[in-house]
Amino acid sequence: EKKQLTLDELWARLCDPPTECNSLLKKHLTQEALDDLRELQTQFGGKLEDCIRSGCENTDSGVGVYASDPDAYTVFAPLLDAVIKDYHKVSELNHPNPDFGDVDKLDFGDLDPEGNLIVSTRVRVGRSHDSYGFPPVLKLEDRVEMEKKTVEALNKLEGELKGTYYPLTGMTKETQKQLTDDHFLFNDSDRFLRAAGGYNDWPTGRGIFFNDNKTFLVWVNEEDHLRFISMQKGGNLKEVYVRLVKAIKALESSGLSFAKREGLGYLTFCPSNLGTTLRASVHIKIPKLSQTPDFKAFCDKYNIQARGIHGEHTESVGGVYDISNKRRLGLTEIQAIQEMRRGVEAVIAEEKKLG
Ligand code: ADP
Ligand code: CIR
Repeated sequence: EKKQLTLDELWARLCDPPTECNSLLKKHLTQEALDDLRELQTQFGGKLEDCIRSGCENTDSGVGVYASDPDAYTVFAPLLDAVIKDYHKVSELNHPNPDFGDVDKLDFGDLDPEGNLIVSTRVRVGRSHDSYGFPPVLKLEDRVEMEKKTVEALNKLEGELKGTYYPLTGMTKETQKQLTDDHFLFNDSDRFLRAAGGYNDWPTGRGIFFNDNKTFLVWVNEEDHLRFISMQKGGNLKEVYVRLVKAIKALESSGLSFAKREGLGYLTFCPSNLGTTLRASVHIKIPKLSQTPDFKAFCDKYNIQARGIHGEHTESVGGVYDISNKRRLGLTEIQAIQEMRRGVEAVIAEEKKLG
């Protein structure tokens, strides 16, 4: 095992970054806050260095902070609250109660009825078991226990959501690669997550659950303890969203208890995912808009984010981008979906205008 940098060594890197550093960590961690927080420890044994390691080792981070465990959001609030407010663009941390809207009366369906631009649609949420910490403080046994509890709950799902769990341990490299290339499975290639301890004991305790047609999937012990995913080809956001809401409701009544905090909503490893934890995305062909100098400003205007098609920190391929809602906290689930829908509609209109 490589020896880990100490808090002061991490801080020194952040103060004198080898690359340009525009992270929220750099912006919000002051010498004063560092000294106030340096001796503190969460009830899971998490420390400040566990929360800032990734952002100090990767000074090109956007956020740069991960919570060591659910309690870190309380103990390290002076740093984390500032990061959360900045990322989600809110002045107060008063996240509303979950509201998925009336799924029988949604005012949207297929965002691309002609089927020209949208390749596929995906909506995911993250959930954390409230009795376990996050990757920096987890032990191999914890991951194995969580996996067992999770799979017991998943095996109770019925109807369209019924599926099979495939642990990564024992899965062939070929199967892993195929599932990853097809956008269903995760891998261990994110250096930000790696630095935060996200791949400790890899691949033990990790796996994927999915139904026969791979429209409902659950990631176990990837970045978060659980990620529920609904996805399908084409642009029918309504079908994808309704399926996810059904799954969330089924899993919340299946015996699992998820970490939640007044004002912050559901708790996740990365502060960028707190609140609704919802990221609704399309893979969309926008060769023209994406080449304009104003593409980033256009996305910012609609609170949407563009990513490459093999996940965060990857590049676009053939003019296809992943477009999703950027904010997850300070608005309800249905509002996050509507924010994404409006953004995608604007993207389509703009691409057509340029064509
Ligand atoms: P997340 O944090 O939401 O899991 P990532 O950016 O890490 O997001 O992407 C995870 C995986 O999901 C990647 O393989 C990515 O290609 C896939 N993905 C994301 N959005 C879509 C979509 N709309 N259609 C198909 N695959 C998608
Ligand atoms: C970073 O800080 O860049 C990584 N730790 C990833 C943060 C998640 N980013 C996001 O925009 N959702």
